[in-house]
Amino acid sequence: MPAPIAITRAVSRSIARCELTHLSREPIDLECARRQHDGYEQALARAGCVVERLAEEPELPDSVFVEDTALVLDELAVILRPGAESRRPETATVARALARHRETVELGAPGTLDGGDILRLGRMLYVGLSTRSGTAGIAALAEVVRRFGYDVVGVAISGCLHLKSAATALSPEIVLANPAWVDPRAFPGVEVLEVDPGEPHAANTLPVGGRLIYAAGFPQTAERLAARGYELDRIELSELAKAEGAVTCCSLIVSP
Ligand code: CIR
Repeated sequence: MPAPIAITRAVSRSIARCELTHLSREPIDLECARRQHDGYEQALARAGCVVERLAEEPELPDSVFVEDTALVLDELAVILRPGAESRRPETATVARALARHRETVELGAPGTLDGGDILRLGRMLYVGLSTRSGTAGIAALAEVVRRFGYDVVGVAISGCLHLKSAATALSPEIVLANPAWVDPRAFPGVEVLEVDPGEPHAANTLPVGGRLIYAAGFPQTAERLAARGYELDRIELSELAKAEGAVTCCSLIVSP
């Protein structure tokens, strides 16, 4: 079976000017952020992905967080319209890269949607109602994906940037979630594994190649996951966390 492709982008030299919603600005060590991002790409390679790294965008501070620019499904890729205006110019280069692998469709104005708000469980697309993604974006997405049998449902979140800050899929049937940020009842028929209450940011994990790429710094939740039989590849991503990024944000996985 051909390998999945992981699209990433080099950390921008202007990352210090990133958007911030729930965090206060702290100095970001660019060299360290780049080293950690290399480590993230190595974890993707260990999981069996072919990493396609897009060139640095020196003037687009948040451009390393490629997840927010597109939704990649088996049938097509939807080029999104990020909620933060500063991030809209990020989509053009991602669209070009994805066009080599998928039919692409652009989500038109006026709605906005960040990929970090989209949690896919099988044919269900849950979308966080966040500062970035709203009902007009959800309606536009629903219109595009309906013909492939996907349902799109808005989910209330509070206290975090994106839905996937609060919940990510371990499989189509199991979600890892922080119940303080999203009500687990938003995912009917799905088992919800809760993060350790002392680790609110621990719900973001990237399942790929039969393992979970997972940030260091959440030892209690990591233990819960290991006890459930998950294999974890734990990496340091602390510099990008200061920019409100986590493991899912830094790649777009294109399944073969
Ligand atoms: C932003 O606020 O847009 C970036 N500083 C962080 C984006 C993180 N992306 C994600 O969680 N998908």
